[in-house]
Amino acid sequence: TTISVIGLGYIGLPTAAAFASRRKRVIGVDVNTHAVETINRGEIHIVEPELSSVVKTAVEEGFLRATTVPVEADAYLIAVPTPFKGEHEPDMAYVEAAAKSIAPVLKKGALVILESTSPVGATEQMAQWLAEMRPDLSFPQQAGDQADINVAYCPERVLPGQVMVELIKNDRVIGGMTPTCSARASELYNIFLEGECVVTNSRTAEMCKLTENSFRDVNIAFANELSLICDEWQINVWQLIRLANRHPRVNILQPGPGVGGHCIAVDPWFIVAQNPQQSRLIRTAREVNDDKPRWVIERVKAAVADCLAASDRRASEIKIACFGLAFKPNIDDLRESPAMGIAQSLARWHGGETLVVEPNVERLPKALEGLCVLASLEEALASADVLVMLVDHREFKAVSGNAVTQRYVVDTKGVWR
Ligand code: SAJ
Repeated sequence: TTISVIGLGYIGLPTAAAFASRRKRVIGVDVNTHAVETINRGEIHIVEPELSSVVKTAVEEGFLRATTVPVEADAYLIAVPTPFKGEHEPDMAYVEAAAKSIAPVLKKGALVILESTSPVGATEQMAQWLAEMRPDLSFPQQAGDQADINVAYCPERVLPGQVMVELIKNDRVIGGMTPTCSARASELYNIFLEGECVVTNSRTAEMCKLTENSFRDVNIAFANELSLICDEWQINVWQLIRLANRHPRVNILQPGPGVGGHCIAVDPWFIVAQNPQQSRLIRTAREVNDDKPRWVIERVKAAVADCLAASDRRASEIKIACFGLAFKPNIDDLRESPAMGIAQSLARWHGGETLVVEPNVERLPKALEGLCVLASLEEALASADVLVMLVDHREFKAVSGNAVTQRYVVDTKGVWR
């Protein structure tokens, strides 16, 4: 069996490596020549624990190879990005390009799986693109279970930072266009899967992926809204949530500086784009979470104003320190991070120095160069006037609240206040 993975990013590469580690021949395909060359050297171009050793072994043992040109294979997994186009509309251009690139090399009996997060109906659309280019083959939309080519939607649900574990252990939703498509896709994933394959149709599987991330977004929005309400009443929202969660049927998530990452802040919009009339709650949740950074910035500005009013110093003499830049705790991923945006806005606004503490990076990202100063935790705690807690990294949680003597603290994660 030859398995071809199209798109060697955060999902495609770990998946390719998982098959190769089970001694299956895997050909990874990516348009990025840098990624292809790096992988063929046995190295990786993304950050993910445990991935580099699996890729190294797979390449050395000859089970994993990368190329820029699609090849003939028994199974194709498409794991390319589905970003936004225009105002929060899903852009299927990469999926379309991937489908059209494999169409010429498709052989009778092949299985094509879409893994990219996609709007409902995307798998049927992909099968249509393939069918238009290959009139000599039959597809599930016309031939049902007798089709020459099987097509399924099988979303990933791995947590960045724990991909190599979750990829194998999590249950997997398998949405075949026909029962045979589902059976073949299940058989494929069972090569490395320890979790269960749960079978449904392709539309349900597409909606399931969007639902999982929207569920989390809506629940985080609830926590974020509570944090605004509690602030008005000087109620500690963290204590409030702990207390409410003692109810056997209540389980509230944690407020924060906003929602970051590449999935939770994106996927709900796919539902909204397709069903704007019916998705009022999902849309509002997105708006609540997207507005949280603005609110945090307002709180910091108010704290700086209070600090100024209480002293005879000038604004340029006040030091702000931001704790954390990553999009969530204990990782170095700064992309789509609300903390980054907050630090940048504050530094641009503030007349004095803005320190940044981020134990997971060695240098400031480009966007903050010349605006902020990267400082150690000790230095920032000792010298800053206004503290802004943005990410609950373990290093920050290890500092006792008593050691934080500043009066002006905006704590979006309830670590010190
Ligand atoms: N966050 C909060 N409060 C919380 C939990 C999270 O503010 O109580 C914030 C985080 O700080 C972060 C954002 O939400 O900014 C997203 O973090 P996350 O850990 O919830 O999720 P991701 O984006 O790392 O991964 C999610 C996961 N989805 C779910 O848990 C439903 C993962 O399983 C998916 O595979 C991934 O999206 C994806 O690729 O879709």
